[in-house]
Amino acid sequence: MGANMGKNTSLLDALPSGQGTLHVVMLGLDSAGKTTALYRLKFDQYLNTVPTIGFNCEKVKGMIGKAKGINFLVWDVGGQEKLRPLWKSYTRCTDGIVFVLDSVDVERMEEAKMELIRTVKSPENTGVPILVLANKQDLPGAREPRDLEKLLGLTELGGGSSGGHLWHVQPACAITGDGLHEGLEVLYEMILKRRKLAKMCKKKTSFTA
Ligand SMILES: Nc1nc2c(ncn2[C@@H]2O[C@H](COP(=O)(O)OP(=O)(O)OP(=O)(O)O)[C@@H](O)[C@H]2O)c(=O)[nH]1
Ligand SMILES: [Mg+2]
Repeated sequence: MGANMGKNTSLLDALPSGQGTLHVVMLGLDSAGKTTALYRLKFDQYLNTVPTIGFNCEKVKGMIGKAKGINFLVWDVGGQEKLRPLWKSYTRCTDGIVFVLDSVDVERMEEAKMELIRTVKSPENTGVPILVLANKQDLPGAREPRDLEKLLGLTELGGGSSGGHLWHVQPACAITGDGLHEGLEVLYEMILKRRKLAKMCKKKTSFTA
């Protein structure tokens, strides 16, 4: 690919991103299961992973509900502490954010909360829908979505999926794939909802102007 890239061609142009493809960024602490989830979505099988230094990017097709047939370009960014300052260069202009969480790792829940809130509150991410993938639900001691909403302070963001910042907590297991496509479907619906709201706001301002 590199050899064919012309002077004016960006990396994004060279990727297989067709018209109407939605851009989604997967973030979360190291070892939360982002890469496992990405390859489960892409290949429908479990692939052994190594810690991501940099990023992975795959085109994934929605399989269920309204998201069926929709193309998502999913960016999976390394979650190690030293890599987190890079997250904001991936969230620029993204349609949605998937924050992958290890639902068992209670010790690092506060750290995950801090990173999630930092991401949500970042001015470039204003209004970008957030899907929290409550991963590793197959393990004993995995916290339930209801608990996680409270532990992560999501309830303070304003109204959940009914208003304010759009977010949803989806229980999942990246190893088996349980909950992954369901999560993508909810994210898609939130993206549509955000676009609708933006259109309505535009109409309102043009009326009042
Ligand atoms: N039991 C269980 N293990 C999981 C699940 N998802 C991922 N894992 C395991 O968690 C470990 C880390 O998974 P990765 O997908 O590499 O994590 P990551 O979030 O990409 O980590 P970084 O690349 O370092 O940011 C691996 O050993 C996975 O097999 C899950 O749903 N259940
Ligand atoms: Mg990874």
